[in-house]
Amino acid sequence: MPPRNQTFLQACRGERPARTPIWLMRQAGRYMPEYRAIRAKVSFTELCRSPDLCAEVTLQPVDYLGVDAAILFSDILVVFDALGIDVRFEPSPVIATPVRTAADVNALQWGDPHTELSYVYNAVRACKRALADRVPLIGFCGAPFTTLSYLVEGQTSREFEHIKGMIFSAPAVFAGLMENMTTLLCEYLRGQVLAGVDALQVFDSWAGALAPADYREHVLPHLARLVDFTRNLGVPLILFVRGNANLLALAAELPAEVIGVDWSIDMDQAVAITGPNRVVQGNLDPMLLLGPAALVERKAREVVAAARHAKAHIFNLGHGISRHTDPALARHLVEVVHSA
Ligand code: 1CP
Repeated sequence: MPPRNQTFLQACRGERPARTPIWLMRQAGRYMPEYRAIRAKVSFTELCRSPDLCAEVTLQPVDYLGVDAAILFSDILVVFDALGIDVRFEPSPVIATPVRTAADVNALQWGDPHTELSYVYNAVRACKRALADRVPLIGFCGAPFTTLSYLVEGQTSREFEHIKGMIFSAPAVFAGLMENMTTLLCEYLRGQVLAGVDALQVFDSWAGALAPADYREHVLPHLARLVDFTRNLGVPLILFVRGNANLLALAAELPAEVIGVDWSIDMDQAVAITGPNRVVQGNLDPMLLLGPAALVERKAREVVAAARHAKAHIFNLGHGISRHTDPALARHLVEVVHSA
């Protein structure tokens, strides 16, 4: 059965439903007391590996906020299970054995996501059952560069010195790693669609670490292969490349149905770049939700108005919601966008 609330999927197709659809990146998580209650009982890793708990957490923001789409509760870093590489969440991710040399890269064992990540596919099925066709379910993965940044740096990075060092000093090693990671992510996304997701989002959250020309040369061809691959999966793709306006123009060269816009650019400027035939998603600064309700209302209406020249608009934050957000204000934002 198709989801009863179709507004998100309509917007993905370029239609303009009566109400602007909205969901929030990282909408399930630590800002919600219901999430913290579950995390008091299980670790993040256990949670990701427990399909029924994933479904429960995935539905928390659907029930409380009234958003128009659910996003699978998981993490971009679970794919390392297909390489047999352990990630600890402390709560920031840490990989004890980062991959930095040609020898490290050659020693990697590329497993099959259909077996190693079957718990994610079980979580997709559990989410679909629990949603009972209320709203569509979004599956996701990290883009090849963002995913590899954790593998090479071993943790969240400010300067990205190890991965950029690899790009500039051993470009062929980096290219081989990107090639293999892209292939793994293609299969991983295919598995999510087979398990039932209604749309996909690819997060290139750390794209802004690279100068646009280097991004074009070393990253874009691999991302293009991933985007092309998803076009045959039969669900719309949202491509979120975070960094700056120059990267937005590069992302918009790829044939994703929806272009995610971060908060570093005003929405009308973003639409001027992506053009009148593109669907955009975004882009309220998530930290605005730490401010007063009246300001949130005004800024949210400004984003909706600024997106009117796009083919269609899915309202979202320009990056993930802050853990310090008052859930009631996030819920108010959903009402404001629905009535704008
Ligand atoms: O409970 C906890 O302590 C764990 C916190 C947490 C949560 C709630 C992590 C660890 N991941 C998640 C869930 C998550 N991560 C989701 C599903 C929830 C939802 O959207 O409703 C998604 C889509 C992600 C994606 C993700 N993980 C990204 C891309 C999006 C973004 O914010 O840019 C990235 C970069 C990660 C890595 C990661 N995992 C966890 C944390 C704290 C981080 C970010 C750390 C960093 O800044 O490097």
